[in-house]
Amino acid sequence: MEQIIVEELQVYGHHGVYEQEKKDGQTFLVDCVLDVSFGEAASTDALEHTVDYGNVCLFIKKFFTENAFDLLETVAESLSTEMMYAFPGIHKLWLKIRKPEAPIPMEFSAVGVAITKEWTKVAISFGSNIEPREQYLTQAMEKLLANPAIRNLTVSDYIETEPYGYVEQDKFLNGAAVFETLLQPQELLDQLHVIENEAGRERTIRWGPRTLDLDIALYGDCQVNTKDLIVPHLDMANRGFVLEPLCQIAPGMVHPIYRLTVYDMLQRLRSKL
Ligand code: A4P
Ligand code: MG
Repeated sequence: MEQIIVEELQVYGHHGVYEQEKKDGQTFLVDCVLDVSFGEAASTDALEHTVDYGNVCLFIKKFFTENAFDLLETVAESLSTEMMYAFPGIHKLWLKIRKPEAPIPMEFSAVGVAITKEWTKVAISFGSNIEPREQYLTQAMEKLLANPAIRNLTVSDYIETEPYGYVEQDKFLNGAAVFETLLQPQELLDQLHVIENEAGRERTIRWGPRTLDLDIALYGDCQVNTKDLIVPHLDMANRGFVLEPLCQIAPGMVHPIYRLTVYDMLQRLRSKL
């Protein structure tokens, strides 16, 4: 991935905790590194095929003029998110914001914050075994698509599957989706839980009947192991109802622990059965 760099862009703003900062404003220094693909721009030499750094600078200046936050942390979070939405060609952004004139009674060159945002490729698996199954699944996909922090959503066909684990229940309709997201793994899980709850999901029996189940199978090549979230999904390599639909839309996605593609995991599972 290639990079576009902006160094020490000077902008004026009224962000700050203290009254004086809010009233008088001050200069801010903004640095950023944008991961982009030069591909087409480098061969066509055409500005419309790349991210125009002039527009990026104007965008940052406008953001500083039109907003006033207390904390630099909030400025960084909000500006970086807005930049990712405004310039889809940025795959990953590193942003640093400094105050050279912060009200600190000492000698210093600047204080500041830095933040990174990235569109990460994610695979989720989903299922329902309470009617109307297809409607629950389709509505869930529409809700994902409506979230601005999710883009390039591809959804597999839905397949009917026999219940796995707790077998005394109706057949499932399962599918998989891949997309890019700015959400961190826990933020994504929270969003999935909101969508499950909106579908009237009740949690009575583990692995039991459900209107809608949304699981994170893969999150880039990240490994997460917290009380609420384990990624890659612990049991995905043993589940045809996860691997089959996923293989239809993302056969080359790699499991970061097994170092196997989805296609390879599916072949191995089939050879075991
Ligand atoms: N959690 C941890 N890691 C993850 C992750 N990667 N993605 C936590 C999503 N959630 C994750 O899940 C319990 C808790 O797991 C969540 O609160 C979350 O913090 P849940 O959805 O509330 O309960 P569950 O789904 O009953 O339990 P579990 O263990 O997630 O079950 P699975 O793995 O989802 O399996 N048979 C067929 N044919 N098709 C199916 O879709 N699904 C299941 C449920 C069983 N049998 C099935 C199917
Ligand atoms: Mg689940």
